[in-house]
Amino acid sequence: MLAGKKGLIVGIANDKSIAYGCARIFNREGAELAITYLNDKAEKHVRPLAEGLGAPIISPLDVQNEDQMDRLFDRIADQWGKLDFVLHSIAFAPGDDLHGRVIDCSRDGFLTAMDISCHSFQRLAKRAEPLMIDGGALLTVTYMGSERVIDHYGVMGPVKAALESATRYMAAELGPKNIQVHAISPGPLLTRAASGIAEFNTLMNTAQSRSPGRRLVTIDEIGELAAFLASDRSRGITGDVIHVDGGYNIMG
Ligand code: 0WD
Repeated sequence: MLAGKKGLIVGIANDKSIAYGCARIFNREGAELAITYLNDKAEKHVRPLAEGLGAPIISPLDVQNEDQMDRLFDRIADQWGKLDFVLHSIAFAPGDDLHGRVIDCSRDGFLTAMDISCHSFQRLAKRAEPLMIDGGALLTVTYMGSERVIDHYGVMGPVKAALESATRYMAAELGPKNIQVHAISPGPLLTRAASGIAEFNTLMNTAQSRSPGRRLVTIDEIGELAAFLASDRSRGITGDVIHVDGGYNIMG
């Protein structure tokens, strides 16, 4: 489904990461991947996974570091001369702000959470746009806490709502260039990012017991959706939030 395509994956922290499940399926479907890691500490977990997928580009990227982002895209331009898809699968909010009430979230904490979890998608898109010479797909990962109040999701709710809205505007802006923009909304999974949410086990147990299939989704199932969205088969879809949560979002 992705033979001959080249994709950038931002957000692998370890083998539990949603981005790793996606990268595995992208690779299975024939894509060539550029994979980033956050910092030196993350590199020792991410590099072996990226090498296992035969990624020809493995680079550091803290999305708050503009020079690093420029260097990454220069390398992609030099080595590939084009880019077909991007997966943005990162989120962050400072612990104190995440664990408190939305009303109490500090200005700095809010700005940091928005910068890393939302505006970085726009920054990646801006750099990817000129390389998407055959059209392309920009994918981000959101959560249902944007649509309704989920206990302990706190400030990430408004941040994900902004990310979903940005997805719609970006889709409208890039549609004429045949670039589709998608927000994937998975059900809960135990990852490093999720472990920052208080009482996450309760959230997972509820999702498991109330979803139609009485089970949680896997990172591979998220990858299957992501691969479809990155492929030419989904060219008729753009700007949507697509749930991959075993149907949990339909339950009252
Ligand atoms: O239940 C879940 N796990 C769900 C996650 C349900 C629905 C959505 N999501 C979303 C998250 O909000 C996030 O947007 O999926 C995305 C990926 O999260 P993940 O796979 O659950 O978590 P993880 O494996 O921790 O990957 C996120 C990574 C970070 O890991 P750590 O643990 O170091 O925070 O995002 C990366 C980092 O590798 N990250 C950054 N990458 C570049 N620059 C930055 C940054 N500044 N900050 C965090």
